Amino acid sequence: MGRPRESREPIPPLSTGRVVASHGRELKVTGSDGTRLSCRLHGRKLEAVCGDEVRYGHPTPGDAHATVYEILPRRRTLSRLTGLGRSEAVVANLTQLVAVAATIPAPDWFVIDRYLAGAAWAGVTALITFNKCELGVTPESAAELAGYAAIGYQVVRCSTRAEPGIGALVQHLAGQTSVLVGQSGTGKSSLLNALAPEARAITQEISVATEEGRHTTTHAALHVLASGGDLIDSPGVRDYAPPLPQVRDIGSGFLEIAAAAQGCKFQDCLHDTEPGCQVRREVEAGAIRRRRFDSYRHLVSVGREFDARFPERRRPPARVR
Ligand SMILES: Nc1nc2c(ncn2[C@@H]2O[C@H](COP(=O)(O)OP(=O)(O)OP(=O)(O)O)[C@@H](O)[C@H]2O)c(=O)[nH]1
Ligand SMILES: [Mg+2]
Ligand SMILES: [Zn+2]
Repeated sequence: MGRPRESREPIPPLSTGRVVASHGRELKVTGSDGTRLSCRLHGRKLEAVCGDEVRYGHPTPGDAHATVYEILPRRRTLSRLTGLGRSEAVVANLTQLVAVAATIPAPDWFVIDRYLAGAAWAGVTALITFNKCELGVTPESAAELAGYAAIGYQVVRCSTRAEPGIGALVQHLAGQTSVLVGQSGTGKSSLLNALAPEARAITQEISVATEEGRHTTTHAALHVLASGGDLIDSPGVRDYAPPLPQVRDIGSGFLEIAAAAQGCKFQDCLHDTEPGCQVRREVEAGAIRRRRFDSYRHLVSVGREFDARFPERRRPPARVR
């Protein structure tokens, strides 16, 4: 990030804009005056993601392409943990994460938990949207959704095809910069199209054979909603892990575990085999869902594995002011 220190070409006058789509080195940028431009990144070191604020200019007057010279400091960023233990930005400058699950494909609640934890560590609010409700909601899904609501998450049931529609979602998006995340085929792009028809995002039936989505969306794209708020559609995932804080802080990504941990005998309790563990007591009593506890324990084991494999690469995510 930052402006190139040395450059052979003179830097033209710069304007500020926002990346609304990023295809590697090629970006779509909306200028502060509303103009939309195709841009290239200057040099090899700059990396931009959807939502980044940038400084751009025209090195060749009259050229249809502009050049991005600088990425402005990111505020809240959704990142993912790479297989090499690094943190990779997915979208920048968001305020809200919308985790989308649906009747089909069968929800992977562990992925939802990891997105919720990632949102907590990134300092963004998180909301769970359950789409395709007109197809019905299985008892298992209803129990999971009730569990999230009991923890304190907003849960919105919706459908792009029939009642209950998307009205409840609209009000949660106003005034926010939100990103739609989740498994492929849950209807993220369909929700975007329902909210901003001019987006004309490509959607595709899920596979009949595997009942999985086809990874239709290939890059994140930001749209301004007439109903208020900015919405980023993102590619569906098979799996997701957020950059992890220190193992002793992983509980902070699970609101109910963090709350119960206040009652643990030891302040640095990992809720493993320590005596006087309030979290395990609440799991046994059914006050904390065992599946959520399993989710927490899984992230602790991933954290330990990464500590062992990449001690030099572990960097706790920056705390949000
Ligand atoms: N029955 C039903 N189908 C829906 C609903 N919303 C979307 N779909 C369908 O679900 C399929 C997948 O929708 P997409 O919007 O492409 O899903 P996506 O989450 O963007 O998928 P990726 O881009 O691969 O991540 C399409 O066939 C949509 O028409 C809904 O509310 N009800
Ligand atoms: Mg899509
Ligand atoms: Zn404990």
